[in-house]
Amino acid sequence: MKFKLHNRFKSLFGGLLAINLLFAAPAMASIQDQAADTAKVEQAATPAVTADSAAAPADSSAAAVAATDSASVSASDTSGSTVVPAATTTQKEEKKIDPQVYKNLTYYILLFLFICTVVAVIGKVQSIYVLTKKVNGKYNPLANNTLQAGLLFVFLVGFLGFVYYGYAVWGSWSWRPAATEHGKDIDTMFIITTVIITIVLVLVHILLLTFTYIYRMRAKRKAYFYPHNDAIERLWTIVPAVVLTILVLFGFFTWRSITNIPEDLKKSALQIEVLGEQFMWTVRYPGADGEFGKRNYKLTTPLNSYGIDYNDKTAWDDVKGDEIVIPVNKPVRFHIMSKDIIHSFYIPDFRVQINAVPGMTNYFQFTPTITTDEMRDKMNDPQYNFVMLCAKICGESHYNMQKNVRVVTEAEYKEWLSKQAKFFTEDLQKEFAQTEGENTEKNDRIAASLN
Ligand SMILES: [Cu+2]
Repeated sequence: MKFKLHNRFKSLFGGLLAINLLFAAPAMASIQDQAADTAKVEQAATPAVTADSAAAPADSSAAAVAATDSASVSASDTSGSTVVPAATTTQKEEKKIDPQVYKNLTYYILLFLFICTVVAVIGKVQSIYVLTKKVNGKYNPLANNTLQAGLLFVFLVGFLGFVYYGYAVWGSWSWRPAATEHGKDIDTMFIITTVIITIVLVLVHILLLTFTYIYRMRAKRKAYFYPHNDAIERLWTIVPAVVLTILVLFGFFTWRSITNIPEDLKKSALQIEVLGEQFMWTVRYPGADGEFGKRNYKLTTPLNSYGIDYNDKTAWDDVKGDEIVIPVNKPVRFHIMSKDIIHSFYIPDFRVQINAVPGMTNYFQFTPTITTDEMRDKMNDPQYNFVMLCAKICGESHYNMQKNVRVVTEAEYKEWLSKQAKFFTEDLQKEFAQTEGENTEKNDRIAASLN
């Protein structure tokens, strides 16, 4: 009995220590922030005072707060916020980071120690429990099995709850009506795949976690040795193989129907070029002649960042789009290129995504079926916009690679296009007029080097 009491005392002490740390940790963190503030204020007021001496009294007050009870926590919190107005305006500018976001090292060390203490206390309580059972002669070695199996069953209920929550609450976030013709095919494929996956996910987890409970080790049951069954092996090999084959073929034929477009339809579509680079997209419309001027990366200059060859007269009317504007219900063919590394041309609402690869052109042809205005009505959001994003993490400003996409009527499209600037700016025209002869020679050399 002496031994038992001793252990209880230890766990009680550990528990008290843990509770104390729980309150002390945030208090000390806020005191540290406060100390930093006062150090700054004093430094600003009297430059002779060093940061160390200013922080020293604050440190001793931190220890004092940690020693006292939780009442001082709220007191120190409020005093922490009252220090800030006392500082000058320059301090306010410096202190833009919320101290709650930018916690110091002491806080994390204390948090770590606290978690360790909690784990240790739980372990101790558990071992005391087992010991008392053993002492009283009531110890059942199989009881732990029942506990573990029960916990797995609880996990199952929690897991299924979260699956349901995920679909019910977050499902709609990934679900918007497709705004293109082919988008409906992709959505059908997506729904079928999701339904199959969800059925398998739920069934497998129910079987896995209820069986661990039903067939847990018990005193009166002996395990049944079941080494092999050909029928089951066949079943769980053939059924998934067939299902996966169907899904893969389904995907293959859908992708083919989207990308295999007859030559005449390719040509009659509205052509738009997008050139990705770190970290922007440039959009080129072919102008009145419907043809893009030739382009060669070797012609890239500060003025001609797209590398357009102005010896090709079809380039002269090429139009630069400040956003992507396309007419509704008209096939559009995007030519997708990259200047530097791999980017990805992605318009989620259109179910369009394809990589922009340096050195080659990828194509995506589709027909938008909903205008931006109609989509805004559907979404019940007057600010809603289609957006084109880079879907390949390509560097620090990757997030910057987006362009607004507007789907409008044919008339609105023509009006917008007429207002866009040409690539062949006046500066470029002057440069071109001066060096026309040279340029032809240069281009001949380039053409020769490429062959
Ligand atoms: Cu990118």
